[in-house]
Amino acid sequence: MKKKYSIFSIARNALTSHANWQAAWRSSDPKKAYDVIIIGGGGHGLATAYYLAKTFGISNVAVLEKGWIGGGNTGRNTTIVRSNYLWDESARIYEKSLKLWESLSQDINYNVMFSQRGVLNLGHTLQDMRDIERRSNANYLNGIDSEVLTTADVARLVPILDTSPDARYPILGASLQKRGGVARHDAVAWGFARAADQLGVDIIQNCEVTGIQRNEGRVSGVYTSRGTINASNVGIVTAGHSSTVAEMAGLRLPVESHPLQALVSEPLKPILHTVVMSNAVHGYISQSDKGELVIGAGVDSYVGYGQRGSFSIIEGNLSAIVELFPAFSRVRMLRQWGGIVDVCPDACPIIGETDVRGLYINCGWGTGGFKATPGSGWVFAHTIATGQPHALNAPFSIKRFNTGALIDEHGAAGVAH
Ligand code: FAD
Ligand code: PYC
Repeated sequence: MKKKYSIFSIARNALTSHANWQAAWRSSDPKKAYDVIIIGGGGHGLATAYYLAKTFGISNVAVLEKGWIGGGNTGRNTTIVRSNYLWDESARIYEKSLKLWESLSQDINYNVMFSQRGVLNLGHTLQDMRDIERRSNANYLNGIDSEVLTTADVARLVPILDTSPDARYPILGASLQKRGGVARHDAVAWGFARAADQLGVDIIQNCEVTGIQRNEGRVSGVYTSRGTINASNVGIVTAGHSSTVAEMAGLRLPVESHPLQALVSEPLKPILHTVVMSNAVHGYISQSDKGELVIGAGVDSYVGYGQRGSFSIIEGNLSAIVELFPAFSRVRMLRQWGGIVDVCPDACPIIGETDVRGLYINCGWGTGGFKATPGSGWVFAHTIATGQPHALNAPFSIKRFNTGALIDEHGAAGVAH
């Protein structure tokens, strides 16, 4: 029977430092061996473990996380979910993910607060509008909802945007994906962790992988800060540190790691009901259910692992946001942070097998992998369980960097990188 929490039990728990709080998942110690080890306890790693157990009945699985669940990009992102990518390959995988989002709370029995409030991509020049129309037509051909809006439509939808013709960034129109929106990022990590744990997956926090054990060209386990753990299948899902972990198995990835920043304001009454993005000004904004404005920019252009970022990005970002939304000029910012995003030259992920048998990798989602969390876990579980990529992730093999079959999604990435 489910435990009920009264206001008194919540107060009692608060006063006892949550000593009797029921844990959402077990705190597991590592076993000597597993069928599958997933390195990285972000949303993608946890979703992979969940679908391995749920869809393929493979539950002798450990998720190894060097810090805490969701402490990486999963808990640092600005939570925008959409599937309006240009090329068929990306459109299919992001749309699969969006479909999974639509029933995710029911599926994992955890409210991830997925809110389909619409995502607007603004156009400021004739060329922007041509790109928007092209992408919108491509989305339509892939069965993905997308509308092209005029300036007047945008003004009706978001009246606080400066849509006047003499604005510094005149708005000539926009694309709107109504099924896009936002979700609660921490809940996604917690929900997948709890659901995977209930199916028997071990979630092991504070367990850093320090090496990858190989035997005659095949993976045989991992070295960790908590000892050696054996497994004949290992998945690397360590956004921000994909290259360093892949290097442990002698693999070199076509990936650059950049800081990506975000910031939130003091809470305001509800005023912005749609996500608004502008590639041209490198700024995007939404309002959280708490009332905070959630704001982000493009990547810091240098490579590095410091989760901070430089002030000049914030300055440029906020001046653009204030040009678009003059009403926000006196809003105070509360917090700023950075995450490290792994970026491939074609702004698309790498999902599939590696040259080391039994070793799989899922990385390179750059600035846009939150929206892919369920879809990425779903295809990666299929790939590990069957030893073969699913049709949805086959185009995202690392081999494309040898064959030249790149899928350039810089335009749809939404955030410059
Ligand atoms: P993570 O959550 O980073 O998980 C990887 C985990 O691996 C980490 O927890 C890390 O601690 C762990 N790890 C690393 N090395 C090791 C090791 N050696 N041993 C064990 N564990 C290890 N995407 C969108 O779609 N929409 C957005 O609005 C959006 N906004 C963003 C805003 C910001 C500021 C940032 C930084 C990113 C944003 N993204 C967005 C991108 C998105 O956050 C990521 O693509 C996605 O969260 C990656 O998920 P993940 O589970 O792969 O990675
Ligand atoms: O991919 O939509 C996106 C995104 C928005 C902000 C960061 N990434």
